[in-house]
Amino acid sequence: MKTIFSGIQPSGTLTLGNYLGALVQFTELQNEHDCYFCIVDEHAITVPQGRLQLREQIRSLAALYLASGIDPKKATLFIQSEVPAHTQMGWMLQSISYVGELERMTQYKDKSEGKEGVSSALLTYPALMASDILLYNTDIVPVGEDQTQHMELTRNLAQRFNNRFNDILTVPEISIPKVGARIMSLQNPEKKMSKSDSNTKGFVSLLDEPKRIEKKIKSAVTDSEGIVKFDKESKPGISNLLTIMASCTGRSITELEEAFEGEGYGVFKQAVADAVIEKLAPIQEKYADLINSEELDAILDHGAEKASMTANKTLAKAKKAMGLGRKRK
Ligand code: ATP
Ligand code: LTN
Repeated sequence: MKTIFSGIQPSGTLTLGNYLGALVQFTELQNEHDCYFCIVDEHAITVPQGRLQLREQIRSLAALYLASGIDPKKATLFIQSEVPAHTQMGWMLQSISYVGELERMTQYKDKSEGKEGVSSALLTYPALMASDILLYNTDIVPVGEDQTQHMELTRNLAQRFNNRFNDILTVPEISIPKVGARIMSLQNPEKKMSKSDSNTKGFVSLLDEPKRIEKKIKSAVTDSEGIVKFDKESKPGISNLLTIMASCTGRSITELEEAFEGEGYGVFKQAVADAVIEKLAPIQEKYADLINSEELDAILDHGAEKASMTANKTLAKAKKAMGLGRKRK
């Protein structure tokens, strides 16, 4: 049995990209491994968030994790800010991170580009992400493709810590899904689908109503060739829709290409919309039951308690290795 850790930011309602790139893997892994899934609210505040909206999004994300199939009997679900060890360890890892390597992160470059008043936390974010992962002696981190660079840095920080102080941190591996690792924006298939995109037509939210899903998929940007064929370079829009449909139905891309041979984009888009709506319907139903329930609070309380126990043990070892605080018998 391996230890699995992953986190999602409560920076908006989850998109189909988050679901297919991350959550689907989570629900499969929980059956065989010791899993920790986190609502990384301290990551979300690296860019400005409204107080009330953030609160709502944290709760909503917790409910969506469960509605998507995370089972609290199998996995530990918790909120990052309710386990103080994360920021403590994050600070310690910042002390061994170099400004140069942090500045090279593409997520930092993308999110800070052209902005004024960029927070220093946006720059040091990867040290906090490394802390999230390393506190649990994580073996595997299931994420979408966009997190590859952060994972490489996490591995470097773990190795650097082990070499400099004491060999106590597990160096984690990344796990990326074969299909669905990078779902693209419906409006700009060169850009990844992102829940904080200001153009809401670019993403399907897990809580969008069927009519809205249909409308968004029907207005997805494609090409003028009229052939349903996977070709990422010259047909990024159609390739993205094929990926979405394959991930939602479990059918292969080749099978779908054959099924839609000779059909126009209208027919194909309708089929993609139907597949997405069908996939999301049970999630939306469970979400409605959970969102205002006391059960949700009980799960999160229990999760924070359990996560703290593991995290505090690693934190204590790391502090000792670095020489922080007093020596205890
Ligand atoms: P934000 O827009 O606030 O940066 P995001 O939508 O990119 O957020 P995160 O919370 O940063 O989402 O990511 C949660 C998980 O979803 C990560 O594992 C990430 O790799 C994955 N993920 C995010 N976007 C996509 C996507 N378009 N396709 C596949 N996986 C994705
Ligand atoms: N950086 C990630 C979110 C994240 C995460 C983590 C993912 C924070 N901590 C730990 C996996 C493991 C993102 O922006 N998607």
